[in-house]
Amino acid sequence: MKLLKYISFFAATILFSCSSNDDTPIQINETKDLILVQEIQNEAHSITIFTEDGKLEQGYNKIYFQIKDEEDFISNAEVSWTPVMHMEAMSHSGPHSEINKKAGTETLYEGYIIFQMAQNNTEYWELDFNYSVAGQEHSAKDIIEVIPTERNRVSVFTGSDGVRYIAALIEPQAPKVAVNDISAAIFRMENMMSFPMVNSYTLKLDPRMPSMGNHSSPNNEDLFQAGLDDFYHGKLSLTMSGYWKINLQLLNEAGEVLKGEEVTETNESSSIYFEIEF
Ligand SMILES: [Cu+2]
Repeated sequence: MKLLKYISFFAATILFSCSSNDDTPIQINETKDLILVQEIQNEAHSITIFTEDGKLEQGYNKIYFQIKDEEDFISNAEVSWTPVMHMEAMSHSGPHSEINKKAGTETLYEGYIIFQMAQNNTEYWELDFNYSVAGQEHSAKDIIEVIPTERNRVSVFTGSDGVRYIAALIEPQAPKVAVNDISAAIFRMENMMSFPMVNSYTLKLDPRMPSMGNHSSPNNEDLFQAGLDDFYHGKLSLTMSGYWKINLQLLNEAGEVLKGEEVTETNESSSIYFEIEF
C-alpha cells in the first residue's frame, strides 16, 4: 500500500513537471544554442540579450534578444537600438543594423553591432532600446560590457578621400586549413552617431604568416558586395594553422586605393589589416 502511494506520488510529479515544461517550450527551443549576456529591465519588460558565446567584444557582434513582461514573451514589438560609447571627452555610437525578428522564431529578435573600441577603466558602452508594443512606446537602457579582443577584428582609419572608415571582419568565425569564406562590413563615419554602410567598394586581401618568412597563400579572392546582402564577400586561403595577418587595401568604385599598401619584399605589412589565429 505504501509502495502504491510512492508510485502515485512519482506519477504525479512526472505529470506535473511535464505540464510545467509545456508552459515554456519557446524559451527552451529558441535560445538553446545561445548564451545569456545580460538582462535589461524597465517598468514593464525585461530584455534578455544573448550571443553565441555569451560575450560582447570589440568588432562585429551578432546579437539576439527576447522581450518579456511578467507572463509572456512579446513577439510583435517594433524595436530600434543605439549603442553609445561614453568617452572622457565625448560620446559616440558605432555601426549597427536594424532589428528583425529571427526567421522561424516566435520570440527572438536579431541584429548586429560593431563596437569599434572596447571599454576601458574610465570609458564604457551603453545600449539603448526604443520599442513599441501595441502602440505603446517603451525604452530601456543599461551599461554593457564590451571586452577587447586579442586579435584585430576591426579597423578604423581615414581614407585618402578624407573620410573616416570602419571595416569589420564577420567570418570566418571558425577558420580552418582550407579556402574559407570571408566576409566583412564597411561603414563610413558620417558623424558621431551615424555610420552608413559603404557600397560598391573593393576590399583587397593578402594574408601572410609573419613568423614564417611572411609567406602568403594561393587562391584568395578579394571582397566584393555579392548582392546577397550588404556585406563584402571573398575567399581566404589558410594553408596551415597559426597566426595570419590579413593585409587589406580599400578601393573605391573607381578602383582608387583609399587606404592600405601592397605587401612587398621591402614592405612587410599594410597599415590596415585583420588578424586570425587558430
Ligand atoms: Cu570610443
